[in-house]
Amino acid sequence: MLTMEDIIREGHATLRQVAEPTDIPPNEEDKKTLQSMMDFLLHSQDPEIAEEYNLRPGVGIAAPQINIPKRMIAVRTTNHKDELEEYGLFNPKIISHSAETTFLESGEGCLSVDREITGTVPRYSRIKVEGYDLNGEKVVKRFRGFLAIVFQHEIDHLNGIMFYDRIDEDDPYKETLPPKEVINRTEHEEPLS
Ligand code: 4LI
Ligand code: NI
Repeated sequence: MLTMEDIIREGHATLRQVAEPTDIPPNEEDKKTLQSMMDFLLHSQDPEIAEEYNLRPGVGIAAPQINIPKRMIAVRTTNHKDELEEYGLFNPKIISHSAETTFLESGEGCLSVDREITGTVPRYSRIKVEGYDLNGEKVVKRFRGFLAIVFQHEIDHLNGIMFYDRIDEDDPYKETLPPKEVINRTEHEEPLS
């Protein structure tokens, strides 16, 4: 069973690496890891188990957070209709997204971040995600609301991105996401990186 001791914290190099794709169909070891990540979320959301093992509640976790630099994420939360949505995905990727952006009013938290970081984390309002489930079956699904934000936060971990990287340091409560073409440009004479 995974506990908070298995979760690495900010400053650990693995959180800044780009994770490697997994085998498809997934191998047994990766399936076990992904199942343990899904179990962690379930346990963390159960008040009795969370108290007994001192688990911080989470709705998403990515393999790099348990120091495994592979492209695997687990998400477990309710949707806008209050129905449980649970996913364990290998090699998830956002294949399309809305132009519209959104953000969590109360900010984002992360199991790998032990301090409160305030500010607007711009996210796409709606995304379409492709990935492979525990059976190696292809999954293509659209998400919106909190679920869409959680998927974007977890997929960011696979690319070495922390949520606070997306907070504008000069204007932490800025509410818009600049178009891709202008991200990473500090001065207009600099080439795109
Ligand atoms: C108890 C039992 C207020 C503060 C509101 C709690 C069961 C923050 C929100 C939970 C905030 C559960 C969450 C995330 C935020 C805040 C994650 C409570 C667990 C709400 C999940 C990955 C960002 C995801 C909405 C700094 C560990 N989760 N709240 N952000 N919940 N939870 N994130 N933001 N302000 N993080 O954290 O799992 S995407 Cl389910
Ligand atoms: Ni996180």
